[in-house]
Amino acid sequence: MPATSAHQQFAAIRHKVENGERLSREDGMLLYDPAIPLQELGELANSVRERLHGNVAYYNINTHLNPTNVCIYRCRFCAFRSDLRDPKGYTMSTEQVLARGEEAYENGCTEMHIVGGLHHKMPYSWYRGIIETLHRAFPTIHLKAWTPVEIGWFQFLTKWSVSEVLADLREAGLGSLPGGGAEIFHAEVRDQLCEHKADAHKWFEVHRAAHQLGLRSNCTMLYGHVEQAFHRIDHLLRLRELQDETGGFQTFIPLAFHPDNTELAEIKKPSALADLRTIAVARLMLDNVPHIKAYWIMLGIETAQVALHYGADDIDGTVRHELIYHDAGATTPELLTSQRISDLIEETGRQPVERDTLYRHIHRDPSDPKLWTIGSPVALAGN
Ligand code: V47
Repeated sequence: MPATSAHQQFAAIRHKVENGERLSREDGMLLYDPAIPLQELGELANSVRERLHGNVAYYNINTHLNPTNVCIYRCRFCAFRSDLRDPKGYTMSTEQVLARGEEAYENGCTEMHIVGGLHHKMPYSWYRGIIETLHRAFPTIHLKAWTPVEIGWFQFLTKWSVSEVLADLREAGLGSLPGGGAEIFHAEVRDQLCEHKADAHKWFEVHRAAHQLGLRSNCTMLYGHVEQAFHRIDHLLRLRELQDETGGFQTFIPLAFHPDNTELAEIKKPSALADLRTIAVARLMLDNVPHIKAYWIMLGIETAQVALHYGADDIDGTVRHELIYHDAGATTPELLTSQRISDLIEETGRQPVERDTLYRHIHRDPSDPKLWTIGSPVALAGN
């Protein structure tokens, strides 16, 4: 496509965005055209981000819990999984899970992000018990747990429907679903990455059922491996379609592929420019998803900071005990303090706001930061 034509088309896209019109598949493809300068794309995405969230940038105080890395699947992009008898393999006891909850509570966490492997020796009651045990002991901590891959496995174990599994987990204390397991929905790519894992149909079935039960969820896209722009746009459009139907997604998190220790180790990690372009494209295409998260663990701190001006309004949290990215070569710190994360946001000129998992403002007691209350959603400047 000649550069002039791409520029004319971009002017038409800018016009649509300024008028609040929805972008098409073709528009999305154009946004990935290198002829469109990243700076201009970023400015347009930033205008949408500021229209939605003013100058606010969100973060939370959270911790990760991966109760086991033993997994029946061998996804080619995964460096975290292990076989049962591998020295790297582990499975946590109830005491270890509780100790993690205690640590989270003592550090003022409002959320535990819980995902792991599909352990062929563990019954459904073990997975459910993790939620129930944590919820009983620490009822104020929101448990954002299990992807459609796990929910599909629980269905296999229990022979229940998706809604029955979700309702049972909610009764145990499940608060919401994280966005993982989405990878790339298009079968051309998914079959190359994780042929046997829950497919796109299952992923959407689970999130639709969760939304219908009143549970909120997040969504992700793993990019920078064997996929092309066409597959990324197709992925975003499928998410937008479910969001039109249910409105249950809170945040979209683009996840850059980290190749170390995976079967795809020969692929180079996406550049910061590719990361920023994907953040911006996501903000423009997902016009019905409220938040775009720049996950600092995956992007690196500096790129996540820049992303707050390229369409992102959330930087994720303090993140204790992250393993999935660190096993795959992430060199980001294992944890940031809340003061540091707030300073990093302020440095970008944005106003840091601590949120809970459902994007409600958190007020901390200055005399004891581990005591907090939930406020109403943040009022934006000019509203
Ligand atoms: O589904 C696995 C990805 C996801 C690699 O909901 C990899 O708030 C890159 O979903 N390189 C799990 N990515 C992480 C996830 C997530 C993270 C932060 C916040 C939220 C949220 C969700 O990580 C997996 C997969 O797509 N992943 N291995 C890798 N080598």
